Order: sequence, then structure tokens, then C-alpha cells
Amino acid sequence: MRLKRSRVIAVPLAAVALTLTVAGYQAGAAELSHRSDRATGASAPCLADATTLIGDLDGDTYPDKITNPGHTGTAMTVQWGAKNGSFGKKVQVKDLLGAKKGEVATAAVADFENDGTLGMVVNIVEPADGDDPNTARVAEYRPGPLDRTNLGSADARHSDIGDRGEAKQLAIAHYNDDAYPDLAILNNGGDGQMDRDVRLSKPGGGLADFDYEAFQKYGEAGSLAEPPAMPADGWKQFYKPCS
Ligand SMILES: [Ca+2]
Ligand SMILES: [Ca+2]
Repeated sequence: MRLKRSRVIAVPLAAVALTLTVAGYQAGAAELSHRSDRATGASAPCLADATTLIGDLDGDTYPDKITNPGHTGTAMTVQWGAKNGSFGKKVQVKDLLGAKKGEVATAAVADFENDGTLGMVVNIVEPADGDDPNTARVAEYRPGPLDRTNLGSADARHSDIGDRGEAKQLAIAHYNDDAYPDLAILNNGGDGQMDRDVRLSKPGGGLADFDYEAFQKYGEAGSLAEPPAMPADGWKQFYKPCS
């Protein structure tokens, strides 16, 4: 049915299309994607303050409150939003993620796909005693919406941020020049090395794996004694103040 119908329409449309300029076509495409954003019903994420992001994390269209004290990703909390605009009690992200005693959980939240839905990168690792870092028990990129009970994602995939050392901090960054958030990782690479690693957004969203060129350009080598600085303005680069 649908196919037949679109074929009938296709003929006059094709004639019109000939007269359309490339610019006109792009404007139409932008309008379409804007419309699909609105169709999700959620408003765009915004910043209540430098370390507090208001946006829908679980896909129920009600904005949730995410705090990230110190911009480190190690003490993140979530308060689920309700229909009347209020927020529930503060829940530690590490508890939602199921981090065990002795494990360190880090998280970074942003709209990595730039589709109006917040997602999360998570890393859970038990820090090693000696010089050799442990690899992560869980390291995943989790596009939203996320499950309220455990921050799970139907589209979760392994991230290599936990494969090359112990992630100590995660932070949103704006490195390559596009609309998609990037990630900075404070990484204990072993032998006293503490680097700022980076994962750049891919064209169309999501995060690429480790890339040496990207590290050379945006990362920084350091030591346990002198760790490199981490970005603290990642959210600010992508989200406006709420009011
Ligand atoms: Ca919500
Ligand atoms: Ca980017």
C-alpha cells in the first residue's frame, strides 16, 4: 500500500526536486530532523549549574537531574524527574551501576548521538595494588534511554577505555569540531604513567576507539606525581543554562 502510494507521489516530487537547490534540500532535511527531535517529547538538556545537568536520562520525557561534583565522573548522582516537575531522592550512579566494594565506578553523561537523548559512558574497575593496572570489569558506551534501575541500555556496547589501564576520571570534552561530545579519560597506564586519553566522536555520533593521532593532538602524557589536567567545561560546551 505504502509503496504504491509513494510511487505515485514520486513523479511530481521528482519534477519539483529538479528545481530545488542544494541549500533548499538541506534546509528541508534540517527541518525534518528538528521535527523528529520534538516527536520524542523531551526538552533539550540544560545546565542548572556547572555540575548539574537537567535532561531526560530514562526516556520517560520528564527531565532528570544529574550532578557531577568536581567534574570527575566519580561521584555522579541521579534524581529521577516526575510528571509534576519535581525530582526524586539522590541516587549514587555507582550504586545503580552495581559497583562492588573496592571497585571504582566512573561515568560521563552527554547526548553523544546528538539526538535529544542523554547517554552514558561507564567504567568499573578494581584498582590494582602494584604498578600493573587492572583492566575494567565493565566499560561500556550506553546510548540512552537508560534503565532507571541499573542504567542499562538496549544499545550498550563495549568501550575500550577500560582495556588500556585504570580509568580514574571521565569527563566530557569538546575536542574535534563537530556537534557531538567527546570524552577525556584520566588513565593509569602502569609504571607510574598517568595520561589524559581521549575518545573522539565519530561522524554521526558515538565514540571512536583509542586513536594515537587523537591522543597526540588532544591527549597528554603525565605521571602519578604530575597528572595532566582534565577538562571541566565539557557540559558547558554543549548545553545552555536552564533559565
Ligand atoms: Ca526522565
Ligand atoms: Ca566531538
